[in-house]
Order: sequence, then C-alpha cells, then structure tokens
Amino acid sequence: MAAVRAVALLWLLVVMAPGARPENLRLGRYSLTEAAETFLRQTNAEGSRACTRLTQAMWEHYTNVTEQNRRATEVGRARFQAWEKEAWQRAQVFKETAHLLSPDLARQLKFLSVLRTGALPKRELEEYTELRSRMMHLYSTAKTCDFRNQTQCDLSLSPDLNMRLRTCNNYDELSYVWRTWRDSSGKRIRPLYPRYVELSNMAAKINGFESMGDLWLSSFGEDGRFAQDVNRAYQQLVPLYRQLHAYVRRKLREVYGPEHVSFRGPIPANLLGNMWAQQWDEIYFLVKPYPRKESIDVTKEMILQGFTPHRMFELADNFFVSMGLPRLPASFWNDSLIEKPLDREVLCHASAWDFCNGKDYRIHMCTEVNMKGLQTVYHEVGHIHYYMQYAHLPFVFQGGANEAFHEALGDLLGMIAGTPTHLHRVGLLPKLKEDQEIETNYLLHMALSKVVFLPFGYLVDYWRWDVFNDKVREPDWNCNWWKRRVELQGVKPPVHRTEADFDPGAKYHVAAGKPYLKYLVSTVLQFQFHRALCLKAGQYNPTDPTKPLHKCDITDSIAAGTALKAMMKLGRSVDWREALRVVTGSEGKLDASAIREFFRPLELWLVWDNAMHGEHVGWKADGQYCTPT
Ligand code: X8Z
Ligand code: ZN
Repeated sequence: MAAVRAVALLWLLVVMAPGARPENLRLGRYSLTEAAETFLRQTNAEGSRACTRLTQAMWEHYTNVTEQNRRATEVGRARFQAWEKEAWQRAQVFKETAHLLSPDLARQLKFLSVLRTGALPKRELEEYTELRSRMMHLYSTAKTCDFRNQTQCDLSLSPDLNMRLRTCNNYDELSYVWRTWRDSSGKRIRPLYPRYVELSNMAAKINGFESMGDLWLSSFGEDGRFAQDVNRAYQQLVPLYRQLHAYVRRKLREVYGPEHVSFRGPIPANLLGNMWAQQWDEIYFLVKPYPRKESIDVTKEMILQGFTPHRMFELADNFFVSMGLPRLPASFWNDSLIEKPLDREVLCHASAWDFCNGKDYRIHMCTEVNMKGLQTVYHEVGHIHYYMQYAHLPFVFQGGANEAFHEALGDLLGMIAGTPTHLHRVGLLPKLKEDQEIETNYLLHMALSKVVFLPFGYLVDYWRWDVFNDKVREPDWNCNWWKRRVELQGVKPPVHRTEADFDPGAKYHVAAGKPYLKYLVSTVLQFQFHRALCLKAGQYNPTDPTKPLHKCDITDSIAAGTALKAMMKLGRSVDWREALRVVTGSEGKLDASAIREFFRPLELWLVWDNAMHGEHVGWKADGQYCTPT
C-alpha cells in the first residue's frame, strides 16, 4: 500500500499543473487513473473484509446478547473504524485531483473522504463506541414486571409487551405497561445520553459540520435543500393525518369513555397498540369502519392455517421469484435466525444482514405469526434482495441510493404483502369481493400504519437535530419531546412525565444512535415507487377508475421486477435522484402526491364520516403533561 501512496503523492505534485488530464499525465507506467484504480481496488477489498469481520461479530452478539459477545463486537468495530480512517487518510492524496478522474472513480473517492464518527481521536472514539454499545445493551436487556403478578419480572418488549399493547383494553394495564417499559429502558439510558451527544457533535465538527444532525442530513445531498423538501412533503400530508386522528379518537372514546379520551384533546399514547404510538394498525379491530364486513387482517387465518415463521419467509421468497428476482440462497435458510430462541437473550428488533462477501445474507427476527409479522418479513427480505443486486459493485458503492431507499423498498414490499389481491393469491384471504365498505376497511388499515407513521417519522430526528444543535437543552429534553409528540402526533402521555424520564431513549433507534428520518422519507418514496411500478405492470391507470392505485398488486410482473432490479443494481453508485428516475421515469424528487392519491378514497370517506358525527378535527393540549426540572 505504501507504494500506491507514493505514486499517488507524486501524481498530486504533477497534476496540480493547470489543464492537466489524467490520461496524458504519465509517471513511468502509472497514470493518475491507474493510481486511483489500484488504490480503490485494494481499499474496497480491505473494506469488504473488515465489514465481513465486523458483521460476523455483530451477528454473534445480536443472536446471543452476552457481555463477551458485546466486547467482541467492539473489537470488530474498532478494526472497521481503523480501516475507515486509513482509507480516509489515503484518499486525501487524491483530494486535489479527483475532479480529473472519471465520475465513477471520483464518487468512490468522495465516499472515502467522509469519516463520520471514525474521525474522533482514538480515546474519544473508544469512549463513543463503548457508550453506544452500553445504551444498546440497556435497551435490549430491559425487562418489566407483570401488571397482575409483580413477582414475575421477566417481560420483554418482544413479544410480551407488544402483545399486551395489542390485545389488552384495560386502560390501567395499558398505562402500566407503557410506563414500566420507559422506566426500565429510556430512564436508564438518560445518564449516558449527554456524553453521547457531545461526542457525536465532536465527530460532526471534525467532518466540517455544525452538529451531528447536519451530518446525518448531508447523506441526502449536500445542497441543504433536503430538510425543506421533507417538510414540504410532510405538510402535504397533514390534512389527511388530522382526519384520521379525529376518526380514531372518536372510536377510542367509544371504547374507553370520555374520561380517558376527550373530544378535542390529544389521544393517550397507551391506547394505540404500539409502544411509541408510531403505527396504529394493531388496534384496527377497535376502529374498523365496517365491523361486520370482512377483515383484511389475516392474523386469525394465518393461525388457523398453522403458519410458521418459515412458511412466512417462503411466501416472501415466492413473491420475489414471481417478479423475476432470484431465490434466496441456501445459506440464508441455514444461517438466519427467524424465531426467538428461548435459551438466550437476543436482540429482537428485526434486521437484514449483508456480510459484505457477496454470498452470506441473513435475517434476524423474532418472527411473530401475525399479519404485521408477515409484512415485516417481506420488508426484511426486500433488504436482502437489494444487498444481492448491488453485491457486484465496489464496496463503497454497496448501499441504498440514499438511506431511505432500502427502507422504501422493504416497506413497499411489506405493503404489497398486505394488499387484498396478494393475500388472496397466497391463500390467506378466501374470497375477494368488490365492495366499497371492505375497501374502506382495507384502506383504513393501511393508513393506520403508513399515514399514522408520518408525524412520528418526522419528530424523532426533528427532536434529535435540535438536541444535537443545542436548541433543545438537556433540562428540557423529555418535556420538549412531549411538546412535539403533542403538537405533531396529537398524542399525550398516559401518566405525568418529568425530566427524570427519558422517553426518546425508550425507542430503539435513539438508544442505538441510528438516524430515523429515512423511515419518513421512505414512507413517501415507497408510494412513488409503487405508482411507477404499478404503471409498468399495467395495474394502474390514472384515467381508468377500474384501476386505482390502491388496488394494484405487482406480483408476477416481470416488468416491475426488471425496473426494480435496474434501480437496485445501481447501489449508491449514482445520485439518489437519478436512481429514483430509473423507476419513476421523470420525477427525481420527493413527492407526496402518490401517497395522497393512494388514500384519496379513504380521505373523502373520513371527511364525510367525521362531519356526520360532528367530530372536531384537530387537537389542543388539555393539560400539562411534563414538568421540567
Ligand atoms: O426499524 C424498522 C425496521 C427495520 S429496518 C423493522 N422500522 C422502523 C421502526 O420499527 O421504528 C420500520 C418502520 C420504522
Ligand atoms: Zn428495514
């Protein structure tokens, strides 16, 4: 490697001359292009190896959470960071000359010249790595006691608490589950968070950004426009969300009474079937518009048919194959972890793994046999296909076109898994009827996961950006979190909060230090993908009322699969706007019109239904929910 560095350094001196071109500048047998190619070939190969080693250690840790495995992961991470730092240092040599190289080589060098947290000095980097890993450990090992049996204290988020939130409708128990999870997770993480913020910002500054929030945002483009684009798309969707909120609030008032659910206030966050009230589809059965009409929630049918996690993955595999994508490799089936083992602690948040060696791909998921689980299976398998499609690219190009692409693709596939047509094809929905009321039921179910998610997807990083840039100060962290939850989501805590609590830390991505904006962007993007793929599959026609967007299922469409493949194959070798154009044709920007179009029949119905019931649309805080210190 020293030889490459020396050659590149020499080139730096030569190429500084104005008008220099890489092809006509030669030094012995090397041109600038050759020097860059040699450097990148070696660096990419080393990167893949370091990534494989780290991923292997992380896999051991995630599938067996022990202190020893946690430490082994940290060793792997330190090695990977050493590779990043060394590659970054070596890439500096090409700093002044990268513009003379081909766009492909220049782009690879650009990726190598950003170091993120790896830029921290050695001691701070070790401290940062240790902090993150301790936060994750606290989160993943958090346990709570049973509401009725206080001596049984081994309840974990997945599956125990998730199940209680889903199935129980005793207000006090729901409130208890909600509070105790936060006591055992977020609250314990709070003492570690100030230093985490400090070190994150230190890294951001070394990278030339004001704060970590700015660094995170830069991955969507460096022109600083993206936050505004997101805001614009988000605002487009607020009217739909408000209608949905008003409708759900009325339905919940019927269940829990006006003493718990008011007419004009926010909804208590413990009643929405999800620990963070980020998606409300788990309480669909309580808010179903036409309860006597068939349900699209096929959970019962899955249980009736004796579904297993393995069977759920088979369905997903067949779906991809039907669009002309390859089958999952044998190693996937042998090495994945798709059921929660009972003999050890595992981290249960579903994830898809790329071992960076072009052959080893796995999913790690405590699969729950229900409809949501099925959608998550399609989501995760979507990630695996993306990994496989871009595996031929140099290591630095192996990734989604932007962070949201991976999620958008996964979610789009999860959404397809939930369409009536698809469920019917796979034998989970016995009859497929044309019926407006069934259609409203279906769209409401979908909206409870997609539309409802928008404000949450927005606020997690909106809050973190302001924590990183110190607009929100530590003594106000939790109360500010609630201010935003109330304003944006229209939900309130069921029990009073203080600054001894740390409710953001009760969410995986905050505890794990993982950016979240991508999930909001992906929710918008996936409908853009959907509209474009449905057009290609001939399943949707904007001028034909018999082919609306929400009825489209792209299963079996080779045309849709081919477009998806073409986009996935690009990895991050091109700007994300260009990758988006590969699927959508012309539009290369974030656009909320597709999601609005998908839900248009539901929106009209909600406006009508809320008006019929005289339901107030919107909310206002109806108390003080959090006391600052
Ligand atoms: O974390 C995830 C996926 C893994 S990539 C299951 N999601 C976010 C969350 O759970 O908070 C998907 C939806 C948003
Ligand atoms: Zn995902």
